[in-house]
Order: sequence, then structure tokens, then C-alpha cells
Amino acid sequence: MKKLLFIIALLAAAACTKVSEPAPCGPVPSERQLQWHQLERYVFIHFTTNTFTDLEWGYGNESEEIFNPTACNPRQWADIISRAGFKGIVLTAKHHDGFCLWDTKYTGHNIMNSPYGRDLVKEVSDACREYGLKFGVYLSPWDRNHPDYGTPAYIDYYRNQLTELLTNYGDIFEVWFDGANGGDGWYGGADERRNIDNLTYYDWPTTWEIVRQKQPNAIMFSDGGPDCRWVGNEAGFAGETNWSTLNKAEFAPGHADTFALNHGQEDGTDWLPAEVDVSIRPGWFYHQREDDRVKSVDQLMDIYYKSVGRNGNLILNVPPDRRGLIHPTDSANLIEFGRAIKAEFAENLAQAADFKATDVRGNSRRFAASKVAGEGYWATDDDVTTASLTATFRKPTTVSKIVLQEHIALGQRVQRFSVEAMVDGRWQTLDEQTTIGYKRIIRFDPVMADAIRVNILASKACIALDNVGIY
Ligand code: FUL
Repeated sequence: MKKLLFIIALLAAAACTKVSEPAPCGPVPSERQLQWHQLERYVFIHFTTNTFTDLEWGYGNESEEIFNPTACNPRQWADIISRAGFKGIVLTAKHHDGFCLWDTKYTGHNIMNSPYGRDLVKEVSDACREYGLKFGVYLSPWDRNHPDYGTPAYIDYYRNQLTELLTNYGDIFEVWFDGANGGDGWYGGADERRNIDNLTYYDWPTTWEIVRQKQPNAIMFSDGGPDCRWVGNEAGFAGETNWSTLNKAEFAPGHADTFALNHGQEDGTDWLPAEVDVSIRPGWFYHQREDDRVKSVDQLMDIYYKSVGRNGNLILNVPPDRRGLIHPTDSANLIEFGRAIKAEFAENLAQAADFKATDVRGNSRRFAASKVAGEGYWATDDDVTTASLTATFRKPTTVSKIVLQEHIALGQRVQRFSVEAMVDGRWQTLDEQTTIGYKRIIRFDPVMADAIRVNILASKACIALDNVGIY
């Protein structure tokens, strides 16, 4: 009896010893990046004189008079966008043509001198707040209107503009620095050719410091970050292999190795996750001739799986028309798209499954397999980089999608994995893929399964999975 009590006491003591968390693996996200990952999808709004001249890249010589939306209503945009489940709006406050959508004191080439005569950045940021959306700005570095473009004086002008945007419109969640920034022989500046060396001209680190000071929580986008990176195409897809790590020092706005941007770099020195920018129409700005070429719900769903489903955030462009309203086709498809995502992920079948893993860190409940279906995360012992996790259903269940999420606060680890289904007593492979990251969605033809098994086949360090969703 004494011996038994002693053993029980020993076991209890072992259970109480806190098994420690895995050590971080490589670069890890900052707090602001962690918050940003969770947004998953938001909307881009391209709106300027181009909407009225039918151009994609304005020349900078457009009269303020032509910006004349007759029924402009950012509350309509925010209403549709929030109902479609998007989390924010990034507005082109100034595109390459140099026309400013806000009441700036640094140039007369702005919306206050147009027939519209109101500060649209203010109206959009107010609408975002009213509808619970985050608000961000795009400020084109390249400026084909400004007389100083190409000289050092323009950089002061650009920073002054940025400061206005970061000071007068509340919280900014993202600032978009375009890689189309006047290098590579593009011509820029009021009706004449002005060549700049876009590697040296902009002195980005100094500009980025302004953002850090004025809006410490804002994410900065560019070809080279500093917080999130371009995905290397405008067609709406991240690579099937997509690391959130990249050698940041090798990249700069306008200097992009598109393959590396699309896939990330497995041993990259910095946490620099991909953002997938794509338009709901062929162009970034509204053109009536494209009214019958709005992406369908099926196309949008495909984009969703190839962006959010491949460890990238999606920024979907929805350009207002000449009235200043989202066109009915775009609006209908956007709302349906939101509904389709909701419907496809309505019921997480993992909630009703029993989880078991081939390894649990320190045999601790803290890192148990079942954690992937709720709070916390499943982790393996330090020396275990291959392991399987099985979810067994109480009765055969139809499955067509699996959502996997790593515990990225400790870095991105998984290099190769497969998913299987137990069908009629046999394991059947559904897919084999490489990276997971913040989120990976695997889709396949529906199967009637008794169980689902996730096999981590290779990992840079011990495994740490936040979530396994089954749909
Ligand atoms: C590109 C720009 O040149 C396009 O006009 C658009 O703004 C897109 C989002 O980025 O580089």
C-alpha cells in the first residue's frame, strides 16, 4: 500500500512539472504581424482620375475637373465589403498620376479642387470605422504630376504627404508601397522623361521610420517588406510551397525576384509573409468595357484557396465606378463569395472527432493532440520531426477539406506533410504537400471517412500545430 501511494505521488509530481514550450525556430512574426495574419482577407480600392479617363496609369496632366463621381458613397462600399466578410479597406490615396484624394496642403492637385470637393480619405476612413473595418492607405511613390519628381525635394514632399495620411485619419492598419515606382525606364513627371534609380532615390528606411513612429501597429507592404511582401504576381496565387521567411536585405521596392516572392525562402532571415493582390476585374480601375469580365464566384473561390489557403493574405481589388459606387455585378459576386466561404467552412467536423498523436511533447496534456481542435496547440518532443495525428469520427463522415495551421508565434517549421482518409477500413492518401505556415487548406473530392490522418513527413524542428479543421 505504501509503495502504491509512493508511485501515485511520483506520477502526480511528474504531471505537475511544467513541460516547456518548444524553442522558436528561425525568424518569428512580430506582434503586429501576428495580428495581420489573422485578418486573412481585405479589399483594395483603386479610385482616381483614371476612373474618368479610362486609363490604368494616368499621365499626371489630368485636370482636377474630371474627378466627378455623381453618387459617391463610401458607406455603400463599407457595407458591401463588411457583409462579404472582409476585414478592411486599403484606399489608393494617390496613384501614379499624383492626384490626391484628400485635403492635402502640399499640392493643389487634389480632390478639394475637383467638383467633388470633399476629403474622400476622411469619408472612407469614417465609413470603415462605422462598419467595423480596418483602414489602410496606398501612396504611390511614383508621381507623374509633381514638378519635383526625380529631385530630393520630392522625397520631402512624399514624406509630408505620408505624414498627413498617418496623422489625420485615425488608425491605419496597412501602408502599401508599390514596386511600380518609376525605376526601370518608366517615364515619370509632368510630361517629360525623368529617370530615377529606384534603389537609392527613395531612401526607404527613413520613410519607414515615419510609419513606425506615427502608426506603430501598421503593417508596411512592398516587394521587400518590411512587414509583408508582394507575392510576385497579380493573378491571385501564392506558391504551393510558401515560406513566410525571406532574406529581406536582398529585396527592395521595385527590385523583386518574383519566384522567391511567390515561394518565400525556406531559410530566410526575416519573417516576411506574402500578400496576394488581385483585382475582381481585369484592370485595377473601373472601366465600363470590363463590366462583363467581373470574376465569378467560382474564380474568386479558386483565388481564396490559392491565397488564404496557401499561407498568404488576400487583398482583393474592387474599383468603384464613375458614380463612385461599387457596380452591381461586383457587389453581387463579392457578397456571394463571402457566403460561399462561410458555407464551405460552416461546420468543423474536428469538433466531433477524437484526436491521437504518435508523439506528445513530454506526454503533457498541455500539448495533447486534442489541442488542435480548441485552445492551445499540439507539439512534439524536441527530437521528433515526423509524427502523425489521427482524428477518428464516431460515425463515417463526408469530408472534402482540411485546414492546417502552425503555431507560427514560434516560427514556420513543416517542410512536407500528407493527409489521408480511412475509407472502408483502409488508409487512402488524399494529398501530399510541402509548407503549412499560418494557414493551409487542402481540398479534395468528397470522401466518406472513418478517420483523417495528418502525417508530418519533414519539419525544420519539432512540430507545433495550432489547428486542424475538417470540413
Ligand atoms: C501596380 C500598379 O502599377 C497598379 O496600377 C496597381 O496599383 C497595382 C496594385 O500595383 O504595381
